[in-house]
Amino acid sequence: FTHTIQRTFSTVLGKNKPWDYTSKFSHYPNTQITLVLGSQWGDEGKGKLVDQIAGEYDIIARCNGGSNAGHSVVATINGKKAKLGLHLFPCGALYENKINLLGNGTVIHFPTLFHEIKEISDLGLKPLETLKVSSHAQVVTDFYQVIDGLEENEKKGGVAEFIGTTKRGIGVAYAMEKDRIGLRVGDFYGIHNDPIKKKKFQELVTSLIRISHARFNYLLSPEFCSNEEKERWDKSTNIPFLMDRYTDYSRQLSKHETVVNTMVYMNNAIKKFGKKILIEGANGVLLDTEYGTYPYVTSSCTLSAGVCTGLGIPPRLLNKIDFNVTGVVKAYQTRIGTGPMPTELPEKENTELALKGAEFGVTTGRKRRCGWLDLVALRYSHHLNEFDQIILTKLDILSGYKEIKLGVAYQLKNGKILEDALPPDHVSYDGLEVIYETLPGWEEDITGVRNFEDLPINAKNYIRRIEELTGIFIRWIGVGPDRIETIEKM
Ligand code: 2SA
Ligand code: GDP
Ligand code: MG
Repeated sequence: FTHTIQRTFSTVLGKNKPWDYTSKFSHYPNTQITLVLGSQWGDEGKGKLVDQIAGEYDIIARCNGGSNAGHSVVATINGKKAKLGLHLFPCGALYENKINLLGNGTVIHFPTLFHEIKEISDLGLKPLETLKVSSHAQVVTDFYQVIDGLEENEKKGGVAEFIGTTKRGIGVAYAMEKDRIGLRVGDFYGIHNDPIKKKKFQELVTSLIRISHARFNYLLSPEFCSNEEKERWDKSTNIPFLMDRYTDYSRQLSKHETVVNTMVYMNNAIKKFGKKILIEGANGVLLDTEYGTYPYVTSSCTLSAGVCTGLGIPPRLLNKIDFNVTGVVKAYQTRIGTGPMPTELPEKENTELALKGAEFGVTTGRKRRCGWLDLVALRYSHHLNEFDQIILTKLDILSGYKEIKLGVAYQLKNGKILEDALPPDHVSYDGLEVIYETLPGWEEDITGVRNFEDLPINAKNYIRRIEELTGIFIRWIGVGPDRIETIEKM
């Protein structure tokens, strides 16, 4: 009997072997996975690094987050300088012949995704042909975004903690998923030519809207909700509107068989095809729901662990391939939204650094809060992700400072010293003092430097001191936003 089943498999899979049995000794020597992870509160320059190295990979995949992310890429395409702020489409966007994949751990606002596809197409590329989207990813509807905004309005009134979200419906989508009432991509994919599926999808949508009305009705009062938001709510909870919209998306996505079970896709890429895979983390480690500065966090797992759940790759499998984790560390600290930030600068210096570094949100345009590089947070981040190497970005922005500070430890109000972990609760941030080490700065503009040896001595010392104080190898240094403005340090 077993033999018969194996014969059948063999026919279906078209292989000599009935099944790819993997023993505990097996490994996949040709497969390589590089994970690019933001080590701080996001906006470290992940997009630039992913775009810079994507040429060496076959698949560029995202495992978490949604259109809250804003990943900037700057490169010359077809002789023209292209500058994109990508929110959903992976940063392999500017290459031909790559697969760009959105895993099950992401949450997808399709109007944003299609807008990006149009932007990339305008550069003469064919992004939809390169895209794979997980059937298991949650759909972010417009009304989730309205709810996200209204909840923030309510929190501003003091009922709970105001977080300063991007209002892109991210928290709502993950909450709906955990509550088991959210919509998945696979729920609407196919409805354009399958009436039974369409009917089922309509039932799901109707039920989701009924529950949402019951649950969030109080937010629609004029106290929290403007006329504009109410109009958006009414439009986006209209069932015929939603059905038309998702029927159209289904049709467009079916042209290139975009929606797949990405877990199977990734496992086959790793085990059968020996692919080179680049995973693009979204947001930053300090925004992780569990380990970040809760509740001032995003709603996804932003750690390397998120790769396993967000793409369906077992941890044991990562062990059998060439897997490396590259952390992206900005040469100073930034944060957008509310929540603690121990090394934050006073207002005047804060604004100066923000202007110098063009620190404004790619998604919302908000000013980012700025401060000195926080090595306590970086050591914490390293514990959580075990970086093999890091890229230190935006070092060029620090040119011109007489002195540069590094936050090396925290002293809590009770005298306790923390060197490698954030405080466990927010009360502990009250009265927290940062212990700094001060280093001499440099005057020179370093944007044109391409060799480590050509950097000013004080810039080299700054880099080496970070390595000494954290034990993490700095492989690259960013000296400008363009993919070519990077120094490789051996
Ligand atoms: P959300 O929208 O629910 O994920 O917000 C929760 C917190 O997470 C922060 N967050 C971010 N922080 C930095 N960069 C992000 N992306 C954009 C960018 C931000 C922007 O690239 O510039 O344009 O404002 C991002 N996305 C979420 C957010 O500020 C909240 O603190
Ligand atoms: P991400 O979310 O981590 O991809 O980062 P963002 O794109 O939100 O923010 C990083 C910003 O810094 C973008 O405007 C990048 O173009 C820019 N950038 C990245 N690396 C460097 C660098 O080394 N120097 C300078 N000056 N800008 C950089
Ligand atoms: Mg960003």
